Amino acid sequence: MAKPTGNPINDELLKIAAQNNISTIWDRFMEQEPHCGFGTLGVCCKICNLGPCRIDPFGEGAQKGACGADSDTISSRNLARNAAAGAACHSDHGRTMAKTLLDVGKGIIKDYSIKDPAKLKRLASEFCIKIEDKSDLKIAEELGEAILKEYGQQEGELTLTKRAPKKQQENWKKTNVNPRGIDIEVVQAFSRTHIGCDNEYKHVLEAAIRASLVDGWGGSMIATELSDILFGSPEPIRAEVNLGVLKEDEVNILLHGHEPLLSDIIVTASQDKELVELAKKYGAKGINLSGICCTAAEVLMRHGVPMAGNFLQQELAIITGAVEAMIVDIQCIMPSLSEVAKSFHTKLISTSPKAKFVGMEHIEFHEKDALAIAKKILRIAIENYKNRDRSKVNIPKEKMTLVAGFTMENVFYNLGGSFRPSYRPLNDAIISGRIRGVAGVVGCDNPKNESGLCHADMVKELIKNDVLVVQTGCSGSACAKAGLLTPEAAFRFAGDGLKEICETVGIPPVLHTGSCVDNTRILTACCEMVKEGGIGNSIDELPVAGAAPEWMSEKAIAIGWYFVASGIFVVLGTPLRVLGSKNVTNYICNEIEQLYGGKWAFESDPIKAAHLMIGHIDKKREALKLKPLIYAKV
Ligand code: MSK
Repeated sequence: MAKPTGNPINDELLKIAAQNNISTIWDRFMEQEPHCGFGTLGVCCKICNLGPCRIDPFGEGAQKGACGADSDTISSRNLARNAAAGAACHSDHGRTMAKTLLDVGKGIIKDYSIKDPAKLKRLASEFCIKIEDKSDLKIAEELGEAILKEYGQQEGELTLTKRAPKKQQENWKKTNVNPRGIDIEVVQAFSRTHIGCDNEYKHVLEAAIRASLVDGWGGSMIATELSDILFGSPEPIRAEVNLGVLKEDEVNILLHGHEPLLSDIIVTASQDKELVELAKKYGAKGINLSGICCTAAEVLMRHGVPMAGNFLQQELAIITGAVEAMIVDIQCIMPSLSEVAKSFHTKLISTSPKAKFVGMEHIEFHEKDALAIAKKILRIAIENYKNRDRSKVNIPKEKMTLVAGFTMENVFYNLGGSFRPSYRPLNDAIISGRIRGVAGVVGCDNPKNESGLCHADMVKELIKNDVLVVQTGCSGSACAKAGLLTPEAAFRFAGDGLKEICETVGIPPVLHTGSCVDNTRILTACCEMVKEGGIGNSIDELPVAGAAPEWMSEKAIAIGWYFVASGIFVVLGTPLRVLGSKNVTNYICNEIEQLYGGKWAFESDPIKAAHLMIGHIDKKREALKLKPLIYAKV
C-alpha cells in the first residue's frame, strides 16, 4: 500500500496503479523503510575498498573507519561530493547552452537565433566584450567563447561573481573559497575527498562551497542568462497546472527533464501545419504539449505551455493512459518510467547524449538538426495516438490557473509600474513595513512528505505574515496547484500589507521565477535589492530567507550551499546527512554564519520552518532599524 500522498489526484491514480500491479515511487519508498540509519546520519563511507565503513553514532561501536576517518571527515566528505555532483549537473547544462550560443554565433546552428539581443549585449559587456558595431551573431560567438573559456579557467575568478555585493566577494576571498573556474572546482571537490586526501572537515567543506559557488555564480547563472538570450526572456503569462491539463481528444506529449534546447524547439515544431494535420488524420483534435519538472517551468515561462506536474507525478502522468509520448533529456527522470509504461501505450523517448534509460527509445538530439529531430519525435508521438486504449484513460479533472514568467528584470518592473521600473518600490515596501521581507521557497517534492503540502503550507504561512515569496522548480508547481500563484491568491491568503502591494501592482503574492537553474534569478534579485539601497549593504543584511521543504536531489545541496555562502539563511525540511557528526552539524548550522552571514537549519514542520524564516527576517529588519510592520499581527 502506497504512502498517502496528501494529494487526492495522486491518490486516485495510485489506486489504478495498485489494481494493475504497477509499482510507483511511493511503493518503492515504503520498501526502503526503515532507511539505513548510518546513511541518514552521513556516517557511512563507501569512498574506498577498505570499507564500506560506518561510525557508531551512539559512541559504543567503531568511531573510526579502517583508514582512521572519523564521523567529521566522513560526513563532510560525503556532503562535498553531493554538492559537487549537483554543481556538475547544472554546470553541464550551462555548458551546453554556451556551446549552442557559440555555434549559433558561428552560423553552424540555424534553428535557434538571438531572441533577446539587449540581454546578449548586457552579458557580453560583463564579460568585457566590446560591442562596437558588431552584429548580434558576432557578439554571440565571442560571448560563447569567453564563457566556455571560464569553464576551463585554472586561476582568477568567475566573471559573474562580480555581480555580488563587495562584502560577499570579500568573504569568499577571506575564506579562500572564491571560485577560479567552473570545471576545476568540481574536479577538485572530488580529488580532495579521495581516500587519504583532505580530511579536516572545515577544509573539506571549503571544497563543497567552492563547487557550489561555481554553480550559483557560474554554471546555473550562465544557463539562465543564455536561455533568456536564445529563447527570449520570460514575461508574466497565465497558464494551467496539474494532470487535468491532459486532453481526452488530443495527442498528449509530455516534455520532461531540464535543458530547454529540445523542449523549446518542440513548441515551435508542434505548430507545424503538416504535423497538426497529421494529428487530425489520426483522429485527434490537435497536439497538446505539457511539461513535467523543470522543463515544464522553462516552456511555461516562455510559451505558456501547461504544467502537467512535478517530480513525483511523472509516473502518474503515464498512468492516466492518455500520454502518447514522454520526451526526456536529463535530470530527475525516474528509471522506473519504462516499467510503468509497459502497461500503457506511452512511448518514452530519451534524447540527450548525456543520458540513456533502459527500455526507452533513444533519438539523440543535436542542436544542428534541432527542428528536424523535434519533428521526427512529434511524428512518432502523433502516430501513437491510434494505439491509445480508451478503456485505460483516466485523466483527472483537476487543474488550476497560475501566472508565471517573473524574472528579476520584469518582476520589480511590475512592482514599480511602467513609470518607475526599478527595485525602489520593492525596497520601499519593505522599508515602510508593508512587505516584511522576501523568501525563496524552492526545490523538489519527496515521498518523505505529503506531496506538495509542505510547500503550500509553508508558503501560505509566509504570505499570511506579509512575506513575498519567490519560487522555482517543483515547489512552484506544488504551490500553483494549491492556487497560490494567481493575483487573486493575495485576497485569500496574504497579510494586509502584502495584499495591498499585490493589489496595487496586480501580481500574485507568490512569484514563479522558473526552473532549478533559475534560482540564480533570486541571487541576482538580492544583488539588485542591495544596489537599490536602504535595506542592507550586502546580501546577508537583507530581510530575506530561503527554504527547500521537500528537497531530494544533489542539485538542491549545491543550491543551498551557494545561498548560504552568499549570506542567506536556508531551511531544509529534512536534514543534510551530517547529523552523525556534532562538529559538522554545529559548523554548518551555527559557526558558518560568522564567515558568510548565512547558515543552514533543518525543520520538518513547514509552519515552524516558516516561522524560523520569519524570525530571521525580523532579526534583519531590527538590525536595519526598519519601521514596524504596518499591519503587524505576529
Ligand atoms: S525538477 S531537481 S525534482 S525541483 Fe528541477 Fe523538481 Fe528538484 Fe528535479
